[in-house]
Amino acid sequence: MYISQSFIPILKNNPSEAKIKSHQLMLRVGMIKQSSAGIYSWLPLGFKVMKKIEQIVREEQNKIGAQEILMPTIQSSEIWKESGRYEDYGEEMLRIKDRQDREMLYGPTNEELVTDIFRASIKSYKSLPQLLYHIQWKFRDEIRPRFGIMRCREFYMKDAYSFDISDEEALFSYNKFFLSYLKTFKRLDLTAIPMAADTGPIGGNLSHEFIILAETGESKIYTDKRIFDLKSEGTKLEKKSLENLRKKYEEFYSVTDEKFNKDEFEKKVLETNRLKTKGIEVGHIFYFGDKYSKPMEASVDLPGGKKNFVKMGSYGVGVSRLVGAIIEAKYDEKNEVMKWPISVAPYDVGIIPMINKNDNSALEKANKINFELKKDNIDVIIDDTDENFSSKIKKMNLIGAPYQIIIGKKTDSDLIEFKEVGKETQKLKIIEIIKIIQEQKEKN
Ligand code: P5A
Repeated sequence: MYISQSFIPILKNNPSEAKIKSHQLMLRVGMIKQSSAGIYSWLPLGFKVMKKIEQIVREEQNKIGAQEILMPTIQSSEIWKESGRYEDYGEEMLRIKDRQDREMLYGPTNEELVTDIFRASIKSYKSLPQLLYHIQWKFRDEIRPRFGIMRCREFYMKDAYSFDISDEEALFSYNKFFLSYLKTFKRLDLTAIPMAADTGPIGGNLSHEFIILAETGESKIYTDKRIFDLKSEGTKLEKKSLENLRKKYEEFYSVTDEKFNKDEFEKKVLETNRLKTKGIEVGHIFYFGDKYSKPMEASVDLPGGKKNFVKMGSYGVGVSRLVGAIIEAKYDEKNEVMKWPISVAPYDVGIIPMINKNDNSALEKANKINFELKKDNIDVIIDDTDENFSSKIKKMNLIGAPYQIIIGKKTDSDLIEFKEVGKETQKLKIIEIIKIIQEQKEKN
């Protein structure tokens, strides 16, 4: 892709309305455009990153045996009246009337709709467990949408739902998602820590928020630092192994604001290990038993002929919020340098040829390199404009491809000036460059 032909509307300066770095960068580099308060259009660069995040989330859901579906954004109020949440949900729910005067709503979440789908088809315990998920837009009429796509009104969420025969089996499902979330965030090069949390309008009595540390985060957290050293590697998709994984994390005090108790914190965590800071909630999982299945009569036949309401949990990842969360974690605001993790980078490599009015040789060289990299599925953006070198570098640093190639007048045919952003420039052959990038991609 040539910059001159791309739709990457870069601004010269930081937009003044943006208070946090992710919002600044996303507007500055044209990843999103606000359409009304808390509602955004996603432009090519932002959309590319979000789609890559979505795909990683999807792959990790599939790995634990969850099946993808797609539910609509618009729901009928009937099912919400059945569960009893229609009134409870309050002003955050966007309520709409259709031409027949039927009460509809733009889904803020899908517990009711998925329970309705489940109860229509699944009648026997033999079909359990069922893990269903979709990746779909949600709408919450937040009172104060802010920080761009971090707390907005329309946002993209992966939401999964589990249906089980008993509490024991349901906790097995819960723990599968627990593991899946740790793996998902790791592939995004984020350290997300599970923290005991409140359940709010979703309900239930077991819940973990997955939080990444960030000064600009909205969640206050209190944790034992040692939790950051834990690893999920080696955990098997088996009851005992998953149970042990959750236990390992739960051994360390780690809670959000609503669950915080000063005495408990000070008793359980040595002063040197205490960490009070802020973070961004990128995922949230819940176990709520028969909170929805009972009022909505979603039951299955048991072996002896009895019936039981299924035990349910729900599991959310803020896919659109993750774009901002990664920027908060990776953007060097002072030097205006972004380096996307290779797993979600909008481009793998940015090529900067130094182009003179009467000499196209650097651009020709860039085209040749692009041709070679493309063969190995390496995605390249070339700055083919005739701007000066320093403004080209600045622009490329904002776009955030993790690797850069610089082509000067003197670049000879074999050795290319290549650098991983933030590291020293090296002179390498094209096959060496391909190898380095491929190795990084394979790690994910
Ligand atoms: C779990 C899945 C739920 O809605 N029902 C289905 C449960 N949980 S949640 O915590 O309310 O949301 C899940 C994740 O969605 C992101 N999120 C948001 N992102 C941007 N703007 C918002 N206004 C917003 N609200 C929630 C968060 O990442 C959250 O963890």
